[in-house]
Amino acid sequence: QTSQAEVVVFSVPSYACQRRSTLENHNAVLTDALALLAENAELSEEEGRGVAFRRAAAVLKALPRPVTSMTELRGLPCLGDHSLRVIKDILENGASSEAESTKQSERYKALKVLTGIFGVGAKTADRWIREGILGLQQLQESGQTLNRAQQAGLEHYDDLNQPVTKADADVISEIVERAVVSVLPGAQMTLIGGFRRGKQSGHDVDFLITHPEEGREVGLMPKVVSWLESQGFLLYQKTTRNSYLESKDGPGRPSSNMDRFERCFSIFKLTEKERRRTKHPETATENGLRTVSTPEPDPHSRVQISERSRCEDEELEVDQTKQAGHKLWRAVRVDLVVSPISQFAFALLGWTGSKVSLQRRTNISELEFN
Ligand code: DCP
Ligand code: MG
Repeated sequence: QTSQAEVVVFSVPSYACQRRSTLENHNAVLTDALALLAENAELSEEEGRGVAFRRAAAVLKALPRPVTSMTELRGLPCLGDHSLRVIKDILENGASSEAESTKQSERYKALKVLTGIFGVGAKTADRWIREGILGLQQLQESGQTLNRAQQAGLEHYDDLNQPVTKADADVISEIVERAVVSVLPGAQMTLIGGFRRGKQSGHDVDFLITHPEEGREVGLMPKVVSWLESQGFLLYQKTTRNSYLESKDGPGRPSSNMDRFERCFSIFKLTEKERRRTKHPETATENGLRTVSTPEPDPHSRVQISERSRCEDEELEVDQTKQAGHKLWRAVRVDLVVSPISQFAFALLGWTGSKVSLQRRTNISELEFN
């Protein structure tokens, strides 16, 4: 029998920003349930409860191995009564009855489907549900007026609800980099968000753009967007200006809890052609054509023949995709952020996340800091 003193307890710093952000979660069963309850609270506009569940989940994610008993949790920060009840339920019964019943509820299911539309938040979804709209079909038949974002969101619903792979994020990085250097040589671009933390998949791809000389970034966003648009890469875009200096509250008094960097929310059209082009960037030329199609009988001929057959394999792949009726592109959510170099470090930190360690866009943070 283990005495109280021998129970090994975990130790986790109370501030999320003092913890290492890990991709290895040993307590997914617990954190999935807490995340679901957090999501349900957020979708029901109960931000405080949402934050409490998120914080509890973040602490469990930081543990070096699976939790097996409640006593191990003693002394851990951010675990409120409600979260502890949920954890206890799972440890004793294998599942959280609250999380399970939430997952099955008509309201949660409808909120998930409707907020899965890009441009639809908790408020809109709630209004629609109160009007009896619970799904996409009903929404389409209802004759509700949709704004431009929501129309695009509905049109590309399936694609935008598919996770984005790291490989596709890299292809898009390459395209955005081409855009950035074409419109302003010397400008720099960084992949941010979940992919910068090392995630292998994400719900969107985020980029931060700057220029090493303060002020040169002014006017950059519209140029990047025009370039991307002219090349046919954008299915949708909406740019918001940098509202830092013109904010009526003045610097340091944000009127909303969003940051005020210039930002572009977009939907990218990622084609099979672009995917193949960046798969072997060393053989791609400026106009996108490969340079290896005519093998000459010279010392390098073996290399060229093998490259040639690789290209032919790819052509075949595309043909097969076409024949199978698959479309040759997918829609991907891409966020672009421009910051002056003087604010780059803060933008980079804020946009790398995680959400819990920064709590930038939650009402709770306003309550605490104001
Ligand atoms: N962010 C934040 N507060 C939020 C949402 C986001 O501080 N409420 C920051 C941290 C995130 C970054 O912005 O890393 C990008 O936001 P995303 O919603 O794209 O989140 P991730 O990129 O981390 O994850 P994913 O895109 O895979 O869902
Ligand atoms: Mg992201």
